[in-house]
Amino acid sequence: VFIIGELINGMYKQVGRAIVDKDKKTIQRIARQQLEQGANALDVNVGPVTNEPVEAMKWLTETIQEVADAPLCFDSTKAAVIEAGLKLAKKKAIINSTTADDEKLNVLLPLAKKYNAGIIGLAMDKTGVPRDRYKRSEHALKIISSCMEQGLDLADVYIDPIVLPVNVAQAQGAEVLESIREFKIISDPPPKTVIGLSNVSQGAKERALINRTFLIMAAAFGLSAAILDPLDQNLMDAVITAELLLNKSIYCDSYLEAYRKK
Ligand code: THG
Repeated sequence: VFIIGELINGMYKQVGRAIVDKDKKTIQRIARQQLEQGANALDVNVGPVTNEPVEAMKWLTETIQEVADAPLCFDSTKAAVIEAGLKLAKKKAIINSTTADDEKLNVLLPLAKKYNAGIIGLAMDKTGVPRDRYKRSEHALKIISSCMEQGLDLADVYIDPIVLPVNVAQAQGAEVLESIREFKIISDPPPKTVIGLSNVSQGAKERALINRTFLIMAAAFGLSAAILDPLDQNLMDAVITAELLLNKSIYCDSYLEAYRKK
């Protein structure tokens, strides 16, 4: 599972304050820690703290890239904010995200092409998040066919079934898991799949246990990538173990030490 660190998000108090105060040290520490603990890429979301999100995205991208050369995943509902990051990105980036709406696809797919970036497609549209796997697959099909028409490589396309909190949408967990499997048979080659893991436990107790259990189930359904908190070492160890049990890595007695990032 390709790990995208979720912690550089203005919704976190500490990060929100760092964006407002232009406190580079805090952002750079959180970037470094996530990569040290095994993140393969970093999600970058300016959050709700600023009236100038384009400026904030530029500052965050430059600040992170001073200390980290990982791929960045630019997370915003505004194309201009995403493009501000794409312009500065040193590594192949990921656009987070488009929906299945034409207004979004028509703007964001050309950006993916122009900057040779990956793109996350949310299996939803402006009418909202679907309640079942069938509607999720309809949205996924629409996004995947648009990507093919625009000449994007499907290896760069990540479809997100959209994880909802278990405390308010309990029936959606199983729908999301089945969607992960179904997205892979929509096209040949298949798209990748991604989830925002921490959504599942928002507002719940036992957050870490719920996150960890859901991620391991999703891995068994074939999940390609997850946006999560890589500083949760139990979570990261569980992913390493799941990949071992799915025969995606080679067993040895010291596999944990061998596969943990140093
Ligand atoms: N899919 C895609 N992108 C996404 C999401 C997704 N990006 C945002 C989000 N979902 C993934 N990132 C987070 C980051 C934090 C939390 C959840 C998902 C989170 N934060 C604490 C909370 O809300 O309780 C904040 C705690 C604090 O303020 O310190 O849970 O689904 N493509």
